[in-house]
Amino acid sequence: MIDVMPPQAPTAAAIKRRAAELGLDACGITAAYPTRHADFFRDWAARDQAGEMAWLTRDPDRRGDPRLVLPGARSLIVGGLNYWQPTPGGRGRIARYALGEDYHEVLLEKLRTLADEISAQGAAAKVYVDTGPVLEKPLAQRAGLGWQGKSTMLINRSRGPWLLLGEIITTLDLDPDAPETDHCGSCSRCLDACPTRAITAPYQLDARRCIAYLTIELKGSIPEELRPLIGDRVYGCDECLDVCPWNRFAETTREARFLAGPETALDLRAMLEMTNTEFKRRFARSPILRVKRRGLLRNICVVLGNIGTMEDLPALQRAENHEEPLVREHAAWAARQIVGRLAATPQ
Ligand code: B12
Repeated sequence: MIDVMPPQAPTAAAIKRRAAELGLDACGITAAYPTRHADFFRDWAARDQAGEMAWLTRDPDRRGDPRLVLPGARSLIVGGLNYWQPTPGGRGRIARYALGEDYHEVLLEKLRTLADEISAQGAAAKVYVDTGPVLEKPLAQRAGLGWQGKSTMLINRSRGPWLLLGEIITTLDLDPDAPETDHCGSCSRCLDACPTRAITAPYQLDARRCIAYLTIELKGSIPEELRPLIGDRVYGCDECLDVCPWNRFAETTREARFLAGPETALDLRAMLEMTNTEFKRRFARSPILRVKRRGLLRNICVVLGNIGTMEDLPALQRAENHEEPLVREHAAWAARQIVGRLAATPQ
């Protein structure tokens, strides 16, 4: 519990101590005033760069101003959880954040405990992780957790870009931290490394080209011209994070639930035969559940189209008769890619 006796409200220092006890790797505080990034956000949405993510652009005013999310809000407590770990070997890559249990649950649990303790002292407190109407990265920067870098990721001096973010909006009046300043300097590694050139300029990402969007958020067919650029990425992409020089301090996560689970040891061919029940059982606690079986099989087909061999053809040919039209279409594309490669290879 926060070690302050009522009626005194918890202080910023007490909250940070408690956050550390709960296993958060970073915690900072900012006052609940609107972010100037709301204008960037509006402009980005107006340029259609959100693609199909209509949920994201629905209420830009709320997203830019925490006081519209919780009337009477005075402060935001922003929490960060380190999730870096070495990439497991094998065919097909999964972005690190999706290797273990769903971070929404893990981080929500910690922040809810803290929020409940704050509420018990008489203040209102609302918790969000990722899915709330909150521009998390600019607010985390204001709370001193890092700076929003050229990749658009929040980069922390000691954790690099590997903090997952969540926040408590509260009516408590707390001493704010100093905002962090930008330390990207002249570096442009993330822009250069992006396989699809989705980072169109420093601090600007066209989500429609980002492999995370194409493999996670896009529900339908992946544009054919982008498929080869996806390479072996089955779910999400860490390329712009992996090349960040601030990675030099990255350490393996302390959160056991984030470590790669057996469900992410991929057998791409066998997975093409997976039933819906098997999919739901296997990924029940994983963020991968979000793409549904048809989305995951679509992605596996794209990866096999990019890295597959003759041995993968029978499984792909069976998938050309899959009950899901989306899978059928991507399987046929993948088989054509492999056959094309085989034909081009001198015997
Ligand atoms: C939508 C979304 C996506 C979309 C769009 C990504 C994006 N950059 O916006 C897609 C599906 C592509 C995506 C991908 C990923 N995501 Co995401 N995503 C979100 C979500 C839900 C909203 C982000 C948002 O508002 N985007 C809108 C655009 C406009 O924001 P933006 O690109 O950051 O744009 C800002 C800058 O362009 C800036 N700006 C514009 N011009 C200029 C000029 C200057 C000089 C400056 C300083 C700034 C600036 O203003 C804009 C507003 O802040 C947040 C959670 C949340 N609620 O905030 C998670 C979140 C950003 N995602 C996260 C993660 C982990 C990822 C991936 C790494 C997952 C993966 N491995 O596959 C990738 C990273 C790709 C990348 N480089 O961004 C984490 C990031 C943690 C961190 N340390 O930053 C978040 C915070 C989730 C969480 N709770 O932890 N994501």
